[in-house]
Amino acid sequence: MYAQQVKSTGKKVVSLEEMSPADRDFQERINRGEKIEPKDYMPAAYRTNLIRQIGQHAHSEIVGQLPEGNWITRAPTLERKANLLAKVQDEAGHGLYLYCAAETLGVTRDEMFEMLHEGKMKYSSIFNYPTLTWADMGAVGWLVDGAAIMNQVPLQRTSYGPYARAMVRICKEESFHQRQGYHIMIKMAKEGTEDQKRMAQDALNRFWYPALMMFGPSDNDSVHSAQSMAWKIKMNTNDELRQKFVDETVPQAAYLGLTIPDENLQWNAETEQYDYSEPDWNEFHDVISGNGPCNTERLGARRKAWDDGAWVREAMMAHAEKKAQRKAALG
Ligand code: FAQ
Repeated sequence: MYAQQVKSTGKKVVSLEEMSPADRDFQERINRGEKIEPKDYMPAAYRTNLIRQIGQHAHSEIVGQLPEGNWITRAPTLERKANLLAKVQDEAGHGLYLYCAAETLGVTRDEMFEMLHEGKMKYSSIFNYPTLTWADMGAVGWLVDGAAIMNQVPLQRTSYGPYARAMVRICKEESFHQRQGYHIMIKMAKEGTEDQKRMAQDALNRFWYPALMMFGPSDNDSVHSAQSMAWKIKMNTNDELRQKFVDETVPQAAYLGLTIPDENLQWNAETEQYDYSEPDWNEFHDVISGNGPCNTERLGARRKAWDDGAWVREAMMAHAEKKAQRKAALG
């Protein structure tokens, strides 16, 4: 089973009057902008929802290593190889901070991995698309890290302390990644040969709509947004962030001399935003149900990494036990 099959359990937002006294105190703390820490009281649904979102985010970071890891051996220069290697390592670090943040909520890392491997927890839809050419490394950095930052900068102000603090360093690194990707695009699209320009355009054509999907379904179909925003687990709606991303990315594409693959894209003087075409939501649902181009391959790689790492985990446990025994023997 490789599908990401967890069904949403979003419920309506409960008003302050309907809450138990403990939940009301909790909500008022959030409304005042206080951070919630691991040992503080929290409603069970707040805890579950955070584990879901942080866990999904952590899984996205480590699954997100795969499409780029694939290009380390084929990067065109030593410098590009070193940069890409560092970026892929950074993503592992992001996964670690986020797994640690989720663990403070009472779930173990092993449990989260098990849920990922069994298709009971999701990871971002974007990583189920293949990276076919070197230009895709530019497009992933520019668009995927660009979308990630757009979503994650507000999460530095999220109500759960360990999550908010993890986001600070992650955002700094993601913005470096975004610039690295954009630099690849500059080299290829502005300064490259005709073939390189074509590759850059092709990468943009393939990654544009999947990048828009990263922000989640449209607000009308988002099950968690209302409650997550009331709890400040999310600071903006999916459509707000998607619009911000479009507005910032269109001029960047123009600078590169590339065309965004959307005939309906145009500046709206009234709203002072770009009008744009929605992604194909049927494709989005297919991808998050396990039927995207690379779902089987990505989960297969993660399961293999887990199985191949069994001896390391066993060796570390044996070493820890030996150390504890020695310490006990010394009194
Ligand atoms: N992919 O009710 P909503 C990165 C699911 S950044 C898969 O709107 P929510 C960096 C959603 O889980 C990428 N599933 O959900 C990097 C829910 O299903 P459930 C990760 C998606 O949570 C760059 C259902 O649809 N970033 O990896 C997606 O309020 C380059 C209904 O949706 C984060 O996770 C999707 N795109 O809003 C690494 C940021 N969208 O769980 C390597 C934190 C929605 O009920 C290389 N997360 N679903 O079964 C968030 O901000 C939110 O969770 C959203 C979704 C905005 C992603």
